[in-house]
Amino acid sequence: TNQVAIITGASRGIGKAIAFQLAEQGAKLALVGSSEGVYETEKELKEKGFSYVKAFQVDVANEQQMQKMVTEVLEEFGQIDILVNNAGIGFFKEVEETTVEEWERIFAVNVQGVFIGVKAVLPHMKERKSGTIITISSDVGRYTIPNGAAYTATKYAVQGFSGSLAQEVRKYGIRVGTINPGMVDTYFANSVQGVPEKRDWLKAEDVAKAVVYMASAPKHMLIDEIVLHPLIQQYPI
Ligand code: NJP
Repeated sequence: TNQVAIITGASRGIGKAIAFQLAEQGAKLALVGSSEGVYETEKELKEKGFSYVKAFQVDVANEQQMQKMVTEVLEEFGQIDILVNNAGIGFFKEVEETTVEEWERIFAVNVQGVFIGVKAVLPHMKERKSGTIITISSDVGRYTIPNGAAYTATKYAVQGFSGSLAQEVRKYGIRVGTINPGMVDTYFANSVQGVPEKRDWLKAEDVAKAVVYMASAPKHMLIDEIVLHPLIQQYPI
């Protein structure tokens, strides 16, 4: 309660579910999304009676925009307790079909976006000697799949970044963990949420619960990683 959380990728899917569940826990929220959809999430939360919510139409890959967002969050809410790096994009195609532009963009959002978000909140969290940084990575940050070399590479990168960061910032009382889901029914990779084929997949709410668990662990406890899969998904593939 009364904690302040920044959630990236809050326009839809997992990030939107995280926003609703953290709001129910009493958190004040800064919502980040690159499209106007982020204002829709803000509107829906306010309609449900959660008034401490502010949306920012910001690209996580843009350092200037992200720094400005963090400054405004501190002005508005006074502190930042939780950063949820959830924004991410995905596409699945063979390496030969992947363009350099697609490669650069997926790394810019999925990897550089995490780095930029972390860098923006670290001075404040270090000063307060407190903070929780949770990154929604993926089960493919743990093992490889065919037709997803670029996406898989970004999630391996995120895994390495978070692991090293966790060791670096422990001494400041800052906790860093990853949540690594299997198939989740969202709009990911240009898909549609709620279609019958994805009935047995994880729901965005399942992943959000893991975020709440990680964020609300007692201060002396670090949950390094949560891996979760739909029962129908063989793991590892
Ligand atoms: O996907 P989707 P998910 N700057 O497409 C935002 C990981 N994951 O919820 O920018 C800021 O429904 C976008 O908003 P907008 C996955 O890798 C998923 O499934 O306004 N925000 C939207 O809110 C990712 O890291 C599965 O269009 C940006 C959100 O990101 C995370 O889960 C499996 C942005 C994407 O919502 C959430 O993805 C797995 C930018 N540049 C890991 N670009 C799965 N679904 O199966 C996008 O292992 N967003």
